[in-house]
Amino acid sequence: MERKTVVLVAFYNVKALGVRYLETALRQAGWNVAAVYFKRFNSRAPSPATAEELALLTELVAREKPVFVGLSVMSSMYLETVEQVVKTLKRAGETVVCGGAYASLEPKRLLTLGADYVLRLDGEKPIVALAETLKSGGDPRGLDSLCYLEGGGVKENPIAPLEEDLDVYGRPTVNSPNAWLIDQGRCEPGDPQLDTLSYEVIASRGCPFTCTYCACQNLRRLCPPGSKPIRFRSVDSVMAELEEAKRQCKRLVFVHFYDEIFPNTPGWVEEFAAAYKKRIGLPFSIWTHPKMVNEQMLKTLKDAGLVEVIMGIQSGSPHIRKDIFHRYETNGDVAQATRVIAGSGVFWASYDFMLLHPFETAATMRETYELVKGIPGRYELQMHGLNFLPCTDIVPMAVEGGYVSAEEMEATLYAPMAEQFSTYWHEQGDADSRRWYELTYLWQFPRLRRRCLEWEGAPGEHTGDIDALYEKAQRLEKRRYLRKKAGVVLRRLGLGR
Ligand code: B12
Ligand code: SF4
Repeated sequence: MERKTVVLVAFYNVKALGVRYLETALRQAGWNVAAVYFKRFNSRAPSPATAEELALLTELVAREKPVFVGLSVMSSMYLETVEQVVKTLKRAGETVVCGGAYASLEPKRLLTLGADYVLRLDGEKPIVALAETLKSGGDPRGLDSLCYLEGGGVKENPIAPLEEDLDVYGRPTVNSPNAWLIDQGRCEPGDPQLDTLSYEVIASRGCPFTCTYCACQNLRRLCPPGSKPIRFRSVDSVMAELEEAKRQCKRLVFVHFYDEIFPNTPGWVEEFAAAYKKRIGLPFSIWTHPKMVNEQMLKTLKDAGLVEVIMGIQSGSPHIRKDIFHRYETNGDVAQATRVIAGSGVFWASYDFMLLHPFETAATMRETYELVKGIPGRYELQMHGLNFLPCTDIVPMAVEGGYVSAEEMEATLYAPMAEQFSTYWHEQGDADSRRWYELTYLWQFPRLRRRCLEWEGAPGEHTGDIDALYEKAQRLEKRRYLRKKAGVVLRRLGLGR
């Protein structure tokens, strides 16, 4: 019998939810799937593919004889590797289809690199339709959601209606029967997610906010008219996935909810908390937003096992937040949200900041320092830079405002991986901004606050001291990380409060 096979490839993400949902959809429609996890996640310094890894992928694909290879291009930050893979597979004569968040935003770039087709937004139904059409030798060009090159331009077909009830798509595959990890010059069989300590899940898709540096609103603008900005799964579907994860991933101790904003619709949280406590019982984390924090909701979730709340604040400067980032919460809203989080008794709070970018000045950095001084309770700051991402609204703002030239911006958006990740992690900015940045970092450690108060009157006169303590504090960060992990384990054992 002729094989009906699709090879799916995820980049730098062995838990790739997009690929796992697509695998379920294809299998339910009677297709074989080989899932390739191409290189592990490395948030600091991911390296491009080696010739050996590309050869391993080509061999694997040749063995599977798929109708096409589907590449999940979630982020532009790995385009360097995606380009290597597209070119290698095309040289080997394979049909290449791309999808994922970034592919949906810029199909032309992937088609120009050599991909045959791009499918935009939700892929579950369109990928099956494309596979069936190609398998039967039909012409796919009329299919919804499809993009392809035609007559020197890009043809973008209308996007298929999105399912409002996400349960219709099924649950992501937790343990793929034909999965491979290609990394470190080797190709290993088996689903690389199985030995994980922490499972990643989403209960919804979409975000109602409009941050200019984030692609969520740009993706939302692509949705067919009438689509809901946020779509949900049922509590029961989420629980069934997590029960499966507990069965399959024997070392599991933690669950990350990676919803852009954890669902807070009336009734959902209560039903979730009751079911989670009874059926799952593992410590978990959520992402939230200053405008969404709600005391009752946090208390309910804490009772079910919530141990960490991660919230984006991004800047203490009202100007940067409102005029540049289009985040409309006030400093008062942020302060209130941090008070509610501290008061909820959730073990750990992490606050994200994007700092020392082209819009930052010493004055705005100082405003961030002042805001951080008001944050109560136990927390950690996740301070990083700003990555300009293709198609996001902040890109033309930065160019038109004269902060970055059009040429510099183009080079930044598509820079090699090493450069993009170093912008994310390394502090830039003038000397004054950097002093305020370092003081902000130091403030998160209660025992260093006295020194901050001594130096904040004239940081420029204490440059050496501030730099030295900043260096030392990086070691405290490591120790704090271990304390945090220990706290989570205690809670897993039912010993922490
Ligand atoms: C959750 C999330 C994460 C999680 C992922 C968890 C996991 N287990 O996969 C974590 C925190 C790990 C993460 C990491 C990163 N993320 Co992220 N992430 C998201 C978020 C909020 C949701 C993604 C998601 O899981 N959606 C649910 C799944 C089911 O949908 P999906 O992935 O889009 O897949 C569907 C379709 O796209 C399509 N599809 C997907 N693949 C394919 C392949 C084919 C062939 C086809 C046909 C269809 C198809 O079908 C799928 C099912 O419907 C998005 C925002 C967004 N709205 O997309 C940002 C987002 C994708 N992330 C982003 C970024 C930048 C990153 C990081 C680079 C951050 C960093 N500095 O390290 C890394 C990169 C990770 C990687 N290796 O690619 C950006 C990407 C923009 C860009 N131009 O790069 C986004 C858009 C957010 C933003 N800031 O704008 N992320
Ligand atoms: S709140 Fe988060 S996910 Fe939503 S638009 Fe802003 S950055 Fe993106």
